[in-house]
Amino acid sequence: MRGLNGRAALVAIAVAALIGGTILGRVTSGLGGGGLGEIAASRGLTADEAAGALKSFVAPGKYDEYVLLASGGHSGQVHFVGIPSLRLLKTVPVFTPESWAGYGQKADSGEAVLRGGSSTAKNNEQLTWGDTHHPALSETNGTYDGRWAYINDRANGRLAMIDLRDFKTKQIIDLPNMGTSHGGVFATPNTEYVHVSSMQPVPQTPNGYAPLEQYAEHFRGMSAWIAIDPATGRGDVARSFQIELPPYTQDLGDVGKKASAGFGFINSYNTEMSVGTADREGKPLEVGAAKNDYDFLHIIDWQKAQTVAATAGKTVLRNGMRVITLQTAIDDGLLYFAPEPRSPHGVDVSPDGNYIVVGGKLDPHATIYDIDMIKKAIADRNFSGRDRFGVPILKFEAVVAAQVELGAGPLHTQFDNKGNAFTSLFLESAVAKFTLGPKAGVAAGNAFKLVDKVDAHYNIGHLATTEGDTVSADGKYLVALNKWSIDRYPTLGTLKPQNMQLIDLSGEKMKVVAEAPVGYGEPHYAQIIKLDRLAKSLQVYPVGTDPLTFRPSTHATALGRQRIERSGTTVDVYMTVMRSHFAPDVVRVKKGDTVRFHLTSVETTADATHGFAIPGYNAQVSLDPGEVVSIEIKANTVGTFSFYCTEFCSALHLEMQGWLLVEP
Ligand code: K7E
Ligand code: CUA
Repeated sequence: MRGLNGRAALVAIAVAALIGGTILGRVTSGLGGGGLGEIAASRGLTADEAAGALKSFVAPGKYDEYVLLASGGHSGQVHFVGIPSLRLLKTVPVFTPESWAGYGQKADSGEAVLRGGSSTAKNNEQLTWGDTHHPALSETNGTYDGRWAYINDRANGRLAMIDLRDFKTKQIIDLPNMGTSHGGVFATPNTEYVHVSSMQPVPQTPNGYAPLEQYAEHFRGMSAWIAIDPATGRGDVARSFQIELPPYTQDLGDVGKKASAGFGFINSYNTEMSVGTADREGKPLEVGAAKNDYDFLHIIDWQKAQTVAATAGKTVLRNGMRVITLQTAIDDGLLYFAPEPRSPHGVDVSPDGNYIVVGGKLDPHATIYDIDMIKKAIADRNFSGRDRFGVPILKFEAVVAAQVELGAGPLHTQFDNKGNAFTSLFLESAVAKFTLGPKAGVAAGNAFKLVDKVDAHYNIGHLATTEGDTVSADGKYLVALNKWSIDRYPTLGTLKPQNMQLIDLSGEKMKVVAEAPVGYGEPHYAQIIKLDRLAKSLQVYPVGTDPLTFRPSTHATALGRQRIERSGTTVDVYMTVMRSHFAPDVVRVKKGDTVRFHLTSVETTADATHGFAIPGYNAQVSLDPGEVVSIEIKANTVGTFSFYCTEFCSALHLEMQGWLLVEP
């Protein structure tokens, strides 16, 4: 360590200690640019910062241990991010067209998916954006199985499915009888259903309208249980059902697991049913919605509800969906309320399923419900009363195991494997760590105690722990999803990125070890899956595959079978694509023709992706190895258009072009 100044020596010692004394000599002296301590010092890093860099660094060519799946908020897609490196691995378009992936750019698969979610949509409008909030990875026995991912559209009340074989969006369902949707997506332990609940209630009248004066009478919330096809992962509306809820504002939810399997939970606010300045008092909604000391945690027995939904005469068919009315839900014991401190936000179920943690938002506590106490109170009919619609309200003391004071603005909670819970504190800009109770293995004397806090920069919304939503949370890392980044990054204009921070959970104290900006979209929630669970991901499609179905495409073209067929004014072009040419490369059509290009990538090499773009036609698709894509255009303008490959695929990539000749 000769030649180091005092500070560098200290850092060197700390860094060396971090990676183990036995290799001290090597790491402090053997590197070309100086020892680790010298590097840290020359870059102005403290020992803590250097340790964070080492903990989060993933060497060139090496893989992250986990993948985080984050929503993109109102940018309408999802992000896949490596953990611990925080490197963006991929962005997958879901509700918003995106040209790199060729999603919604006149090609059949993406177009069809986007159209499928729009045709019956709320306003008969072709929707080209969504507001993604809460991703849900599919589960088998309560553990992520790496098959599918689901995400809600907060804005338009829709649900999307991404297949984790090719990481593409395969289905968008417009959920009827609900406007906006927030409480979702949550997958049941074997992905029998995914749950999505409404946010703002809407009138359940035939034409969807009712005056605000008839709010209590006609408006209803919805808890939607979308049945998942176990072979394809797609939502099956025919087997799905909805449960009507009172017209409160239903916020976040979760579904039970293990001890609480078969139950679903949704928070609510505005149980005052304020409609803002249209109220008799004429006050804004945030005033009208904060009058009651308690709102209601909704407890839904979905296991029982699926039996009720399958019973003749127990449901009404409303816009193609079986609906269990509020009265039936009450009569058949499907819906109970538990008081929760006013205007809560998140509700999260612990890995063992015993505890249901509600974040206070306007209350400094986490309120922790115990599923056995809930079951007993239901069995004993231990009610403190009923709401104005007749829903039984369980006695607060009979169902709450504890309240832990955490700090200002508790929102969302995640878990580790040692009986700890981690709650984001939005107002305090921090993560609070506290212990759960004896059922999570915590000694009685240590139960339900705040044990640690760490600052987040700034205003943390959700947080995610590794495998945190499963029965086997592993307690390794936590990612804070922060809303504000103000001074963390160089000023690049007025719209600031979001900020993700990686927190090491391995020690007694939580430690922020790294951070990264999210320059595109606003992640709300995220889930973190072990990389090795994503083993079903494909390198290439078998040549001739329709990516929507994974089956051989009826439009596939084999080498030597390329052709152009005309039928009336429709021209079908059966084209193959490979390095470095399109065949055929000259396509002659007449003005007014409908031209359908059926493109088959005959590539079998991983990463040998091509693109196909036609200037002036708003057409651009990505052709992954083996994929078949059809793209339809109307040849409206006479001219010569040189289509070309958009992906730099080969040394002769620039030569990979052809002619679309539109003759007069
Ligand atoms: Cu808290 Cu939509 Cu989950 Cu945003 S929500 S943060
Ligand atoms: Cu194919 Cu560039």
